[in-house]
Amino acid sequence: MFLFPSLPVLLLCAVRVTSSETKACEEAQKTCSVITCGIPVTNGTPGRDGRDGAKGEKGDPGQPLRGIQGPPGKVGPPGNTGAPGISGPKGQKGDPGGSSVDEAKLARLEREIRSLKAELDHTKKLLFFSLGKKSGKKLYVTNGEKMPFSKVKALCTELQATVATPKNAEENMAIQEIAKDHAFLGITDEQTEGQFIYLTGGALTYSNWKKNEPNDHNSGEDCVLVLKDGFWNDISCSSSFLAVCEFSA
Ligand code: MAN
Ligand code: CA
Ligand code: CA
Repeated sequence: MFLFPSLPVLLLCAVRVTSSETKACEEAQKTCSVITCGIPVTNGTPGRDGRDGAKGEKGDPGQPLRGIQGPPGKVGPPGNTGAPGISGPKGQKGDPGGSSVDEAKLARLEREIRSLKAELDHTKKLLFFSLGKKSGKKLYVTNGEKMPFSKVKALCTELQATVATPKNAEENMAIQEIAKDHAFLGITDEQTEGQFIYLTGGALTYSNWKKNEPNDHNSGEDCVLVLKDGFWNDISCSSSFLAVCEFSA
């Protein structure tokens, strides 16, 4: 009676054999004596989907969707003015002032020149009055000193004048009156003996020689004196006599 298993055991073994592989079947033979193991067969088509499962727990909040980066916005309004910067290095000295400064300086100089000219005119009038200068007449001036002819020439040149040179009797008399003694005239024959000429150039146009003069005494008289009587005598240039300078009419 123990050679045949009961019906429930047979049914159980039959079910198990359909879904087992070879090895699993061999295991099944140990409990199911009626099962015969053969070549495995291919699976059947899947069954229908099961029913929906229970509702799951609420998930974590999702990340918001990010689009692609848009183009740059418009340029904003200018910002506020910044604080002043630190002072720069000292610059080079500039050019002299502009034209307005020059014009002011020029105007001041012109006023000064006008003032100086007026003062000079006044001083000249005073001097001419004191020296007896007459309009249209030369002015002869002496310092009363006696000196060699070379010194007389230098002195008169320094005064922007010439050595007294009478061109007529009136001028000769004017020199005679101012000198009151023997005085050199601006006449010599240093260049060519016997040919008296003016220091300013040119042959004599007037003369007032004393009798027997010029005689070139001792062959050494190339300068000319107007004597106290107004007559002329040739004399040595190195001798000292009064200096009389002549200023133009
Ligand atoms: C006399 C004359 C003049 C001469 C002087 C020199 O007076 O002979 O001609 O110039 O002597 O001292
Ligand atoms: Ca002479
Ligand atoms: Ca003489």
